[in-house]
Amino acid sequence: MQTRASRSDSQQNRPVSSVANLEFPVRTASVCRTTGETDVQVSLTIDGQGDCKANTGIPFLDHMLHQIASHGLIDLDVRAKGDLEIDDHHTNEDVGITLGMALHQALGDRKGIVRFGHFLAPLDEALVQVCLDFSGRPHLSYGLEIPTQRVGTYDTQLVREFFAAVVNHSQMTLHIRQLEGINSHHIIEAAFKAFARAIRMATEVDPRRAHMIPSSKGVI
Ligand SMILES: [Mn+2]
Repeated sequence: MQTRASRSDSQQNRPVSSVANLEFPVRTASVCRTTGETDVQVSLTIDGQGDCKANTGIPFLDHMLHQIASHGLIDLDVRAKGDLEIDDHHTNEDVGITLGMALHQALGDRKGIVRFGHFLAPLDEALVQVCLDFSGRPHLSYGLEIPTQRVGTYDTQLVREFFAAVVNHSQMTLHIRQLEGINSHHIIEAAFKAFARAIRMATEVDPRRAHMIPSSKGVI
């Protein structure tokens, strides 16, 4: 048993709590989802090192998935074959759905996690704030104002669709606020970086209640 240093004379005779056992199983999930429009596989390890393989057929989305892995310290393997001959919409959304399902599965009953996460990420002139809660209640508040219709070949309307899909299938509450930004690529990438760091914060194990579900109701 480890003990904490006493902080004052009045606290010296209080019972000392043991430090929580932080040996946690590695949180991982693999999800395959096939529809008439797409075939998507996502494998992820929340307790990872940021390794990423992303091959969705949508280069800009792959670039954003690398942000999630790298800044979230999540090992991520995403493969998608979709009906890109129509447009990127179905594939983009279904990658978001499958990623959300994998997050939901890897977190299980959410026992021990910090649950809330937030981050404010700059990318040059862009500044985007993300605040999220693995609440069990899907909600997206989306505040990006992207000035161009496309980044490369990627339709910037699909950013909202992607986050909505992740939110609905991971059962997360997500608020995204753009404080500054001129360049579309910068704005979107800052949002994904902030999202990644907020996920990292929210999924860390809270040593003070590592074996408890972080809700006053006892269930998420
Ligand atoms: Mn970039």
